[in-house]
Amino acid sequence: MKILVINGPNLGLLGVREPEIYGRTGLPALEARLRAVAAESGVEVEFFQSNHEGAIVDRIDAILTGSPVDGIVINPAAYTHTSVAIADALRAVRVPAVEVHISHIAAREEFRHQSLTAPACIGMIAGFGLDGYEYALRHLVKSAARS
Ligand code: CA2
Repeated sequence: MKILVINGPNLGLLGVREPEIYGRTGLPALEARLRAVAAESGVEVEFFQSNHEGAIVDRIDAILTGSPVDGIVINPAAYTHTSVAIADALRAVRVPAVEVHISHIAAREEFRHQSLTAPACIGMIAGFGLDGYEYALRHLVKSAARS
């Protein structure tokens, strides 16, 4: 089983800026944590971060053309609120995806309340900091074991 973890624009800056919202842990440390969780479950994990909408769409589409995965954990970052293209790609590949937000988007500015991408996912986790990624990964592993 393989899970793809996708992080959208500016999430490469985790731990560097705005620690009051996004915490002090950097992306490499988050990836190490998720790699450990995956290893403990006997699951392979791939990490993909891009600041470019098209690159994210390309990686999702590649699931159908030679780079298959069994589940997706995705934080589309700002594209959450704008990207029909990422939502369409998630729907097209028919792989269970869980959307994660570090912050509690429903409690922030109005423009962050709507997610165009969450309806293309099986669920969304928001407001639990980086723990949300671990919850999403564990859920995908658990539900794959049930099916
Ligand atoms: O809470 C989340 O995870 C967000 O997806 C983060 C996005 C934001 O646009 C969404 O509304 C909610 C922003 C990601 C930017 O990440 C940074 C990390 C560190 C420093 C600056 C930006």
